[in-house]
Amino acid sequence: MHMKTLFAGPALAAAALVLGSGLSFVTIAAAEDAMAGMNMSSGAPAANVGAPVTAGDLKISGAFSRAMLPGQPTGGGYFTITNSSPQADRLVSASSPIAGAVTLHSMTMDGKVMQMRPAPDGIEIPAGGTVTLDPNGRHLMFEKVTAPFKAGDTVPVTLTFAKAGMVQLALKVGAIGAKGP
Ligand SMILES: [Cu+2]
Repeated sequence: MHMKTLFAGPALAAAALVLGSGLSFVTIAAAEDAMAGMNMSSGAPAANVGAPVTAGDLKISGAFSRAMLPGQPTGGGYFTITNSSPQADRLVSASSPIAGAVTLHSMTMDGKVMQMRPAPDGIEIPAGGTVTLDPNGRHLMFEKVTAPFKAGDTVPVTLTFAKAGMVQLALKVGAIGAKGP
């Protein structure tokens, strides 16, 4: 698949092609290391990195991010949301103490080129449904980050849902091109 981003351009696409085929990354991290990585001077409580978190009827699991390429201005955030409620909910916004802005992005095909765009209405979580944010689809976009994400870092993020309210999450940063936590 040919991927293009509005932010990083062909360099990222080329790197994604190269790295998509076999880079491994560390999936096991001691909790102590994770907490040490949480030194973001935000004062926010540190979530238990990698563990699922709940907000009302929502469960959020598999949270991760990716190390950023040199010169890459933005980072991604990925996780799975499961809604056990008979009512739909909606992810309406996100924020992080280490990013000037966190945008909800959707991916759409523009001809044969995948484009990401802000999702102005947020991301719906269907009743009884599961939504996955991943590198090939909808995702969080961290903009104006205080420092490029590196493998092993922890990225704190607060998600706001229309019904379930706010929940704090910690994304474990994997290698460049990581496909999962
Ligand atoms: Cu994006």
